[in-house]
Amino acid sequence: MLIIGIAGGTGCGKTTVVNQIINEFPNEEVGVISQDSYYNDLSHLTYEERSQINFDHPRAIDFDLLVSHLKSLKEGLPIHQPVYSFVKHNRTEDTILSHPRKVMIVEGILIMTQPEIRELFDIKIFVHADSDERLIRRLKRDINERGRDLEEVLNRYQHTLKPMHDQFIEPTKEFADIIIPNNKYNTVAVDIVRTIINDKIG
Ligand code: UZR
Ligand code: MG
Repeated sequence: MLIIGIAGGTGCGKTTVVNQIINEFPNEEVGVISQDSYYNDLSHLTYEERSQINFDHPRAIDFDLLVSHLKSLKEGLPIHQPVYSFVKHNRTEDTILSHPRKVMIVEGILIMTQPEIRELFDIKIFVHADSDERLIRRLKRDINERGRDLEEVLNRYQHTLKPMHDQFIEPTKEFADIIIPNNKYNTVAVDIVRTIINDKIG
């Protein structure tokens, strides 16, 4: 199994890049695991308490579970992936059964912060977009898709997203094998990654 890690700050276009990469591959061959599925189980907290959590700090993620899932997949075993709800800020009761594939893409802002996870990646990709681009995209997404308002998003950006980005996410760029410039959607870079995958599943 080939494991490709794709990191990069919020709004850098990770999800879009991943979707373009996997687009024409059959999903029995190429699968995606999102860091979002591995936020800690916060069922012991109230909604109020959960909404105060810093979701951009590495300790918000259940990396132990992610590591054990990646190892299982590598051994050819299926996993029961948790399902996260952004509305409830919590893991749901559901899980998704996911089978090992020839290629697995793991995407998320913080996935490259953990040495144990980096070691499991055959190829490490960092998607770069300037912080103003990322803020614009984040604003649009949170307002249009996640029911937040302007003030709330800007506050969170200034007080949490930006400092966490500078402290934890940007430094992982140095671990990348490939850095994709993505201020504008980068079709050439996507084609290159698709070629690598095609080679593997050929
Ligand atoms: P991407 N996130 C939420 O908005 N709500 C949650 O319940 C859990 C996470 C956000 C998280 C992070 N920060 O910035 C973003 N907050 O998801 C990462 N708040 O996702 O890489 O797609 O931007
Ligand atoms: Mg995303």
